[in-house]
Amino acid sequence: MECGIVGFQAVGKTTLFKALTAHAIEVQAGSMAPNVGQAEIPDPRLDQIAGVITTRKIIPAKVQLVDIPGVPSGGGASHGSILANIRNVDALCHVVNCFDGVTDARSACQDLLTELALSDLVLVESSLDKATRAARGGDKEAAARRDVLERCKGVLEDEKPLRSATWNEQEQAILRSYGMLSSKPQLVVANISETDIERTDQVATELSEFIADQDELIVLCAELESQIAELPPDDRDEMLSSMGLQEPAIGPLARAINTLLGLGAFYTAGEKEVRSWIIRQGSSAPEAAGSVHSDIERGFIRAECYHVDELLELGSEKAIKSAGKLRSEGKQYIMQDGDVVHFLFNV
Ligand SMILES: Nc1nc2c(ncn2[C@@H]2O[C@H](COP(=O)(O)OP(=O)(O)OP(=O)(O)O)[C@@H](O)[C@H]2O)c(=O)[nH]1
Ligand SMILES: [Mg+2]
Repeated sequence: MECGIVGFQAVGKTTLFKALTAHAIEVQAGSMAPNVGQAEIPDPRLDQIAGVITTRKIIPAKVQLVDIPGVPSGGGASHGSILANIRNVDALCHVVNCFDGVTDARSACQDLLTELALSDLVLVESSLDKATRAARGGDKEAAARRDVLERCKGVLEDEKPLRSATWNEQEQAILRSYGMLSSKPQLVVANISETDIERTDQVATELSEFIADQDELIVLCAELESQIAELPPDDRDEMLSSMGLQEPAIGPLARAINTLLGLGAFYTAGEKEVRSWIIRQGSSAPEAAGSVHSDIERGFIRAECYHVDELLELGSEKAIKSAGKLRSEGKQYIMQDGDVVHFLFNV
């Protein structure tokens, strides 16, 4: 699962990508190829667990990002290839330029959404004929595609994004197979100028009425985030506290991207390391085990778990055991957000 950083040209996407990936990836200025990298997902629960369970290392999970070249407004030769890049990602982090003024940002935000929806409409129209013909020949799968495409057409002609409609799992899989742009979950990042940092809340209010209800809005200054990410940890803490901040804005952004992708976290904790792991929400215990190691999934016996809040409340794993709060979960167990797990396995 990966999230695309998308938007019009020169809105600060690569600047934000550099901040999120802590400058670990070399990016080519003006390249037409996407930059691919991972962002750490800072998680306050990791420190909380390590406060109770003595450990040598804390390892946060990471989320996969693709920094896609800007969509040229008004078309152009590269337009198609850039949209094709966007079709391949699972969710969109839509960056809007607010450092040149908030009024323009509102319409720019709408313009990009319109552009994505129009491109979907073109795709729907070209695919509908093919699916209809195949369905007439008795192809059941094509009939399902035709039905989804017909519904898509209706939604898009009403000038709505595809994600505003409700789709069952099978329909969602069809939308994904076409890479429908407006069906992808998205959040909006308003990239403000350094001088507007103190106006962050105000900008959020000004923009919020233009953002669809279901979309999250994060206001930050990408340039500043990028500079903060380059500082050594001590200087970073000093800079943040001088600004009255607990953590850089990319922290909540990375967590929001993870949620947007439909992912959640569970934890393993021991002397060696306290670590968070990313899984699809609704994953079973063996699937979660598989994200740690395929052997643990293969030889899965059971998962001993408790919730991180119980650890904080009771103060130790021993106390959790004596209080009867250590659960023994089998293969059918669906992982819950905040589970701390010991997997028992045999290979
Ligand atoms: N003042 C200010 N300038 C910014 C900010 N973020 C980006 N810029 C400037 O905007 C320009 C483009 O930044 P990039 O991060 O390369 O933008 P991009 O969206 O990746 O651009 P393309 O990939 O070419 O579409 C650079 O000159 C940045 O310095 C910001 O938060 N404040
Ligand atoms: Mg760029």
